[in-house]
Amino acid sequence: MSARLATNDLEAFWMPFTANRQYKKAPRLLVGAERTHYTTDDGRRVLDGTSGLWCVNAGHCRPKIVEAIRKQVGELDFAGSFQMGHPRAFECASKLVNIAPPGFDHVFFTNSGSESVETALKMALAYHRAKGNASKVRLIGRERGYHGVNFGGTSVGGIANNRKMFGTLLSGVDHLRHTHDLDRNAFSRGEPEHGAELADDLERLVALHDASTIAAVIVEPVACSTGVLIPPKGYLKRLAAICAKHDILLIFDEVITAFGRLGTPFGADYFGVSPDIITTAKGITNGTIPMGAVFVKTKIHDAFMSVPEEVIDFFHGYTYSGHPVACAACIATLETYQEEGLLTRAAELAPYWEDAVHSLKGLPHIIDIRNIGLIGAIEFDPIPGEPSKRAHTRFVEAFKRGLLVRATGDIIALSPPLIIEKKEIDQLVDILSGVLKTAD
Ligand code: PXG
Repeated sequence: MSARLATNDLEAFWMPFTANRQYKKAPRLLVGAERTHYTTDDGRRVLDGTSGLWCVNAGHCRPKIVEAIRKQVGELDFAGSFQMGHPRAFECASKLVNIAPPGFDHVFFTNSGSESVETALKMALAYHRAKGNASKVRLIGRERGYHGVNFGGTSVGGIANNRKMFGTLLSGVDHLRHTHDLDRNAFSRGEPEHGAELADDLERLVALHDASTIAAVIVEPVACSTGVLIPPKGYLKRLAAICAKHDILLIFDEVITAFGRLGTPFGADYFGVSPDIITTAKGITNGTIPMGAVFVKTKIHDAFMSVPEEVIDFFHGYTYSGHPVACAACIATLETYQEEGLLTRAAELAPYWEDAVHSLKGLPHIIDIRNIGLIGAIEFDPIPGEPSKRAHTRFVEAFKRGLLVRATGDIIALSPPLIIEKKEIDQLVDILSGVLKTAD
């Protein structure tokens, strides 16, 4: 029999996307949070430069959201949505549709970004089949894309470490080239100038596979997990035009960019591009309760409605799709965003934020600084033979000094809560510059 673990032993929890043995030797523990700050187990306040994991857009422990969750769980803790319903889910869907870009008038509920992606990919396949185009079965992602960790999302994703251990993944998937080009675009402010022509890579894949075999293209408007790759000016519009020309559905994976991160409600609004399907999660409940939603245009939804009325129109869904507590959290979150103007606040802060993050230029080992909305990224030249180390050591040091940032590869990503004040932005940059000056 194995030895029993103490109840607070760190061993039992196999942590996700974590260097478990390294972490458990020197754990970083958070025990509380309020607005823009976390509290650590040793009683320190840490400025949250990451909105949790890009999800706590309105800041932590917001009373209205906390109260709505408390109330809902005591009133109707669970009710399913398969051939049954409860009012909160319908209210929630209607409120989401009201802030969505024009034409998106239906939502399908999930519990995470990964599930939203799987749902969107299956919708795209089933849509073409319902329209009589059953040969449209290929899915196109993009190098360096991140679409969660389930098999569809891993297959269309383009980060080698996330793919290489997991076999052959889905068949019939191909990838566009990524858009990261520091030779031409280093230290861009906002959208980089060069690279719209990279969208033509889709024409290459159409020439290779034929449009009659391609169902959908999925991209993040801003590819955040991989280290914040901002689309070159005109790139997304060009991609959308090529999709439309070939009857290929365009899916925007807005798990991060939806709910105000760029200064508009959705990334689609920011870039003036109208995709066919939008995947969301994270900020939908301000990170409080797991939830995702897939937004679809009328033409997608209606294509499913040609079956006889008594037949299920989409053989897909999760036990917790439209969970009452998640719906209550979402409604209160949307109210908080609206009352405080948070879906557009990043646009007001963006010029100040841009100057603040670019003020770090010139500190050791920085090869690029980029920004869009309330997102920033700093890229370092890698230590030869030790990829990722440079950003990781800076992340650990920043945490010691009272700032939480996110390290991915040799990049530090920043995405503070949308309620951040200018003086807190100054504080964030101050702490970071102290770290960047001293780390090797
Ligand atoms: N799509 C996109 C665009 C994402 O950013 C997912 C799907 C998956 O969502 P779930 O809820 O299944 O994790 C994501 C998630 C980081 C980081 O540090 C980013 C994510 C998750 C965790 C960390 O960049 N994005």
